[in-house]
Amino acid sequence: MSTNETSFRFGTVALLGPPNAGKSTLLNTVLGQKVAIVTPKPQTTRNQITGIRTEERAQIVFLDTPGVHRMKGRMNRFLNLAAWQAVERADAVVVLVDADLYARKPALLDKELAPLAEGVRRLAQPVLVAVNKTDLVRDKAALLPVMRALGELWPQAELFPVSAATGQGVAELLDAVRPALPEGEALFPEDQLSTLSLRFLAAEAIREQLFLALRQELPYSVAVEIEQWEEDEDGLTRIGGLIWVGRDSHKAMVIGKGGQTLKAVGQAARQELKALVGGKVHLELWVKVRRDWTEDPHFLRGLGLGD
Ligand SMILES: Nc1nc2c(ncn2[C@@H]2O[C@H](COP(=O)(O)OP(=O)(O)OP(=O)(O)O)[C@@H](O)[C@H]2O)c(=O)[nH]1
Ligand SMILES: [Mg+2]
Repeated sequence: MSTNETSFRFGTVALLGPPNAGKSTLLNTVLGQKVAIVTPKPQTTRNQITGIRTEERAQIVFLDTPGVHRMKGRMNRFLNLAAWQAVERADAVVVLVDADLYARKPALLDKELAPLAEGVRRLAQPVLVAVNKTDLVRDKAALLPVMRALGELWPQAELFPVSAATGQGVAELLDAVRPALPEGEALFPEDQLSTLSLRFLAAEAIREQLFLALRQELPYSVAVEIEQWEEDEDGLTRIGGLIWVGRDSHKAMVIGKGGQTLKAVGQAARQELKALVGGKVHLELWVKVRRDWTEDPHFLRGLGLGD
């Protein structure tokens, strides 16, 4: 096949990086729409999230992944595995790192990136490093030691300073991604944004609000399952969600004093769901206990979190 400027490219790009680096934010930015949930807490993303960007001469499937880290436990093992499985399917890999964090705390760079560094060095695919959150770095000179350290860690990779939040530098990153993709026809209709179902995205929207509302470790022991989904003739979508927690005490915390926490989560989630389904939404949420579900292989598999 001849390579010329008019040929169409189709390929998959994995977004890899430590928790909280901004992978899901970048995904939403390149799609121009929110597909992945974003919170200030690490380990927000649990499943492999796909986003499809269709351009005039290319269609790029981005795989957002759970942050790569060293935490223990069955679910965490699966999250790491899911990230590396995404990489296996990818034509190119974008490694995202939080430049602001490492500019402020240089010692963290090696420590946080160690679980990633070796695996990335072994990859056969082209690797691009997105040095993210540059909007937070006031003194741009502080970026230089970060760039230098990253260059030593991944000598084969090109570095791109970006801000996933403002979009700065993202066009340059995409310009470098495109030539790494094989020639081929688009696989998805141009208006398709994701391969994920609306139900899954709805469950994620509810989980996002729980993540934002709950403190400390609680967000990590919460899962959401959509139990009911009905569309009325007059355009109202009735959604029933189950919030799974691992302990009775957690149930009380999710519900909150006088039901306040659950009510606030429900209200905020309903706003997100309205945008998602493009119409009126009636949302009901129930909290249920499934003891230590994060270690229960059967239950995890039911949530799409099992191997
Ligand atoms: N200022 C600024 N904040 C950012 C940028 N990118 C991400 N953030 C913030 O960083 C936090 C984490 O972003 P996410 O996109 O959820 O990060 P992630 O890498 O997907 O995290 P996990 O799913 O937990 O692995 C959120 O509060 C984002 O708003 C950026 O370029 N600039
Ligand atoms: Mg994420």
